[in-house]
Amino acid sequence: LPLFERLERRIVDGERNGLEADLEAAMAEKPPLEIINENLLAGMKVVGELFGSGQMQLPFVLQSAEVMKAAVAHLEPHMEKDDSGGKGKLLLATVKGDVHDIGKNLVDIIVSNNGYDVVNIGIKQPIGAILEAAEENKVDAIGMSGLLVKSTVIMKENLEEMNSRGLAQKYPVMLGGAALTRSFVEHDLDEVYQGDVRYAKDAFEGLHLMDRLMS
Ligand code: B1M
Repeated sequence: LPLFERLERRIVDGERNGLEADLEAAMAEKPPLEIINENLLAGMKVVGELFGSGQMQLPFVLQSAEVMKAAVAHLEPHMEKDDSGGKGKLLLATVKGDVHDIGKNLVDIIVSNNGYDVVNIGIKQPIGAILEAAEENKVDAIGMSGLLVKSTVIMKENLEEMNSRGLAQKYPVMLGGAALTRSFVEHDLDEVYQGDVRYAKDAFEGLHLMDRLMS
């Protein structure tokens, strides 16, 4: 297979052998972010389709996810960055009951490479832990990620909890992940939350939201 198709294939097959060499060769052709967006994410999309249609079993999905993570880790140091921090602070978490973190971690990379500080507290985070970390780190906004349909319900409960703790005015919230839609967030959840809640379809929209918020 040609290089870029092979990279996509590596994600689908969970094939790590030779990954670094292919990534090095790819970086001679285009910037790391384009490799992620155009080739690696295309592979993850295929994985999602195969898994969803029952043609791929969970352990193989996990292997694909691991190759994806290894690839992103290899590319990350080569990205252009303004990592001076100081433009503002974002807390990131995957919500309670959800382990998916590839998308959240991409948001972390993109946002922190563009002058923001990110406090990434990981997966399966209950709202209590999210708010505790937000207060402790004095963040400007809270970002929650979730890929499961049930995570959309958790997000709604989290916003209600923030209302009842009187924190809605303090924290604008950014939500992302495959189970969400823009209209669910910016229409349905907007009616729930007493503060500002926005949808980010990808990591770049997440960055633009931070830019708007902090300007
Ligand atoms: Co799971 N999984 N998974 N999974 N998995 C999905 C989400 C699923 C849609 C697959 C399918 O059926 N087609 C399905 C959910 C169905 C549903 O809820 N209706 C599913 C399921 C069912 C499950 C399990 C329940 C399976 C099981 O155990 N039987 C289980 C859940 C465990 C749990 O959470 N409690 C499970 C487990 C796993 C693995 C561990 C094997 C692995 C995750 C590994 C990891 O993340 N460390 C995994 C994977 C890899 C997937 C798919 C195939 C790929 C997800 C991914 O990483 N995509 C996924 C299929 C799919 O999404 N269609 C699937 C790439 C990533 C970059 O995209 O995260 O969407 P995404 O992020 C995007 C945007 O959404 C956005 O930016 C990113 C791009 O720039 N974004 C944000 C994301 N978060 C954001 C936050 C922001 C802003 C933007 O601001 C805060």
